[in-house]
Amino acid sequence: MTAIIIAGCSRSTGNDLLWLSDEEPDVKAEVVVDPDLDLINDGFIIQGGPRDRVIKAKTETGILYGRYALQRLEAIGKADCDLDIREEPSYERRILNHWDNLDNTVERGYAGWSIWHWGEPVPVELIKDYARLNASIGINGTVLNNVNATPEILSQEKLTRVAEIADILRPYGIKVYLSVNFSSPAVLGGLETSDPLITEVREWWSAKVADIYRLIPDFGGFLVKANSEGLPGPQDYGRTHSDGANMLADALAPYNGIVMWRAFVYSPKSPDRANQASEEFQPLDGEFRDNVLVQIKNGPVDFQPREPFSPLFGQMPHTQLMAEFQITQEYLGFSNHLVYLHPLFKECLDSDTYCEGPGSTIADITTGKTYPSVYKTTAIAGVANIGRDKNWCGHDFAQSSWYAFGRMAWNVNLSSEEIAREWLQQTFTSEQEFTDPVLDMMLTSREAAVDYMMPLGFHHIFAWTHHYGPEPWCEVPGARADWLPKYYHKADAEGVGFDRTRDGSCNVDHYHEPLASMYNSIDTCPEELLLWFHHVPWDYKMASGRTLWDEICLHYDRGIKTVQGYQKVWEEVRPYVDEVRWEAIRAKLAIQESDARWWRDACVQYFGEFSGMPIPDDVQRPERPLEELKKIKLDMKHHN
Ligand code: BDP
Repeated sequence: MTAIIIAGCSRSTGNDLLWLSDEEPDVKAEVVVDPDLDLINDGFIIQGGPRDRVIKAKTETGILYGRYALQRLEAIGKADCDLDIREEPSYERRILNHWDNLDNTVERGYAGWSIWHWGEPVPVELIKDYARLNASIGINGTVLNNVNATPEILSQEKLTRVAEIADILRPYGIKVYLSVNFSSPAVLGGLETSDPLITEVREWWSAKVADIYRLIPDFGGFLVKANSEGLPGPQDYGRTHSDGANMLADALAPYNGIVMWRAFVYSPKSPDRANQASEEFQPLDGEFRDNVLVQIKNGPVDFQPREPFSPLFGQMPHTQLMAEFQITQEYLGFSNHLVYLHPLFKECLDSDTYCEGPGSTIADITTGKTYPSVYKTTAIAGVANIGRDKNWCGHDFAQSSWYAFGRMAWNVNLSSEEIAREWLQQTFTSEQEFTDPVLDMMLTSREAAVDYMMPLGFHHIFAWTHHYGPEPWCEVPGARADWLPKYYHKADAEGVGFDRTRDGSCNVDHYHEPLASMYNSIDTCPEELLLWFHHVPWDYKMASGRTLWDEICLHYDRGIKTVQGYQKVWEEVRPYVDEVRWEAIRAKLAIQESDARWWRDACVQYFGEFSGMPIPDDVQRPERPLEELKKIKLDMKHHN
């Protein structure tokens, strides 16, 4: 079996980096497969010293994970001693969600076209590389296509291709899942309806599922985005999300397949978009079959640089829940900005929902610890940042978030620092003169992005089509209000921010105490979420003693300075990095720094028109006039 580490991952074809060969695994260990071991299926044990090392597992896949783990230890210099390691994964299903379309574009993809090469010959070697990279970090599932799914994915022709991909992934322990369109029975099957309670519709799905399992006996199941952003769903027929999910679950149950039903929905009825998923889903708690998981984005709105956790995690004690994170940087500078995302992921998983009193974190709920009798399976999903670019992710450092997602899915307790350090060591070098400063860069990068984009609880003030740069002024006649920046920032002469308190949208009461009261009071609300929960006067005194307005300016300024610091670090570590990657990353950091100034120029000047207050003396002045910035138009819909 191959021993490959994800780090240094360039393509095996024409690569200039460190792929280890298939034929010569350099991990030396005796291997014992023992089905009677007292271990969770994918788990493994590594024992002994460098000369008498043993890897034990219940399954071949467990052995595979053990080998990768050992190789990782070797690569980071921690294998030259006696080992006694026992590892079991935190989640049973560790899944990437590709938002790949059948025309090979990738929704919110910034690393080139789809690696599945739909409609072209199957790129066997490429998919094998992909499989090894994922297996090396414990990922064991992949949804091949966009949640905005077309019925065509279930056509015979596409299923045949899906089966070919599944055959390549299987030896690496990776199962294939598909996103499905709820109208498939009508659109693809020619039925009059896709109503989930009509017998013909149920039979259509059962027959389709039987076809799939004939081709792919270990098929994982379906991911569904329904009644969201214009997609069809059970509500079109007066049915509920659970009616829809359960119909698919019944079709999949005979084969042990699952349904991941997304909670990313929002009805126009509720005045606060942050309330909408809870309002639709909480009443359905306990109504879902036991092979359904409700897949919830980390925040209640949409993958913003910082959101509080989605309160839905604490509201459905009788339903299996899973978290969805976005690895692709739709709202964090695409593949142009160096933003290591593990701190964002971990902030969510470590959040205490208090649903069963103190200590009911999202990690505990979704790994099944809080409600063990409810969870027959556990899962976690990350929206992939992978494309055909030679370095897979567009930015060399964007690989670290893919890596971190896998490592976190395997072990929720690993720290951001541990993961970043091992990634750096495997990807570049273990020289401390390199790893220390670059580690610091990675660990501060998410907060830097929050600072220069949306500090203090600002959210969704992006340009509305591509989500790249700032457009807090944006107005689009006829567009839904809750897609537009002004809906979120609500700046006026008095202040700025969305009032989600008990005097506003009451979103705070979607959280359990003590969070509800803590968020509700401006005095106790954490400053990093202040403008998320409160409409705050411009001259409000912050903990620092400065006004809100001054703090806003300072955060933008600090974000820029942090990125300028990264540029200096990168100059200094030049001797430790090959020229090609060094230059590519240098060029990206230059874009990031210039984008950070763009954000500052836009936001400080635009919000300054409302605050009417001067920019503090210790903050750099904006460079480009607002009128010029308002004219910037980017066409980045598909960044391929
Ligand atoms: C939004 C994206 C959109 C996705 C949607 C989703 O802008 O492209 O389709 O999320 O998650 O953030 O369904």
